[in-house]
Amino acid sequence: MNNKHPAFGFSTRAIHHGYDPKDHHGALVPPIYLSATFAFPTAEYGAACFAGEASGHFYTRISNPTLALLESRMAALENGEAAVAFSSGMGAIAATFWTLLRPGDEVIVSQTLYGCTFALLHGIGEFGIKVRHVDLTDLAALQTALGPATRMIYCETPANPTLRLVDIAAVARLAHQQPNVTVVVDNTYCTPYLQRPLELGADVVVHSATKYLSGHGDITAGIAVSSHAIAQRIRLEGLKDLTGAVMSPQDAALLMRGLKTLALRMDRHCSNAQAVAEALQAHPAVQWVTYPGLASFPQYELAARQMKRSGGMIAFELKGGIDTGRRFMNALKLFTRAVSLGDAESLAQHPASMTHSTYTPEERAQHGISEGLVRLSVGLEDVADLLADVQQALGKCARAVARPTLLAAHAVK
Ligand code: 4LM
Repeated sequence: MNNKHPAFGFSTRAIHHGYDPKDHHGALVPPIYLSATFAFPTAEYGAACFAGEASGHFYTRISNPTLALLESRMAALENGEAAVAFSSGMGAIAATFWTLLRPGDEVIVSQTLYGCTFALLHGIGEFGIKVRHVDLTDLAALQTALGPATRMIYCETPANPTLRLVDIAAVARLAHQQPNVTVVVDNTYCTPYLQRPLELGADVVVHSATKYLSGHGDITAGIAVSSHAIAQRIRLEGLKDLTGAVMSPQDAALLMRGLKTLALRMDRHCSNAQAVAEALQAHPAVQWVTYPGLASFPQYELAARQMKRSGGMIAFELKGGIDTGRRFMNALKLFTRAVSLGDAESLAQHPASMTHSTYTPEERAQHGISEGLVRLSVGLEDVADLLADVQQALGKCARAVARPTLLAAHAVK
């Protein structure tokens, strides 16, 4: 935590942490250090930097003042000791896996994960790392799966796209009964405003900062937050040597601009999503809807305990499955048909044919992703306009579902 603002609240830290205009000619907004390399005052100092004996920035793939400010701010928001910035969420995840896992190790992962994380796990499997998918809501199953070779437990909570939750505190308690097991949580859906996994016992938090953290859909970015010791390993192995997935300083500046409004935006995403989820639930064309803020959500009590509010993501299926789902998506006028999430703009996508097409149909069935699931990322627009758009699109689906029944009834007469 920052010594300068030790007692400040979330938004104050998101806006001020680690920066004092006095140190930068009075500039209100931190300058962007657009420099790949940094001058050594002497050859000896340069050698000491490379030997890890002197501090300071010397090459942006390892560190940069703009990235360092963002990293300290993210650590302050997640309540971790240190953070490492990456060029994408996948960069952060890949660097964390490559740093903390070795051939012969086992990683236990939750049932459902973002499609490219699932694909990455297939990839690391080919390097002699055993991947076991376990239903982490079943602590007895986790206990059985934990073995002497287990080095990591990895989950998303809420999971993309099913929104299934993992009880982070319970999983971390079980994991830490064994030495050398690192609990890694992808906190992309919640952000530290809604959920702070490190405070619940996790060891590493990863993010696609492309999403809510930056919030404006204009960068791809990733973050890993942890203890100093783990962050240093991720920086020097996973970032510097194994992936090279470094964030650009301009993207760090855009990300810090997004962080200033994170709390405001998340509250609005949550309120808008709650209203949309309730409208979906009340509509006769809807088969099921999953949203942590609905009393019908199977893990409602855990959501209330673990998350400050219910987030901006909704999963649902229409009667008639994906055919009706596509009709709904094509009828939307204000929601944009696009992958990604956490933007100001509301987005709709179909995981089975888009973000989770890296799974085979059999794998999707096994991992709880139904073929008809439609995912909404509810944005920051006026809620009345969002509801009107959803209602008009649902209206077209209701008619489409009803028509064959009417025709059949007519044929009988
Ligand atoms: C999407 N998601 O779902 P980069 N972790 C989670 C994610 O949802 C994503 C990543 C990591 C989507 C992208 C197209 C929970 C991405 C990967 O895209 O590499 O920043 O993050 O729509």
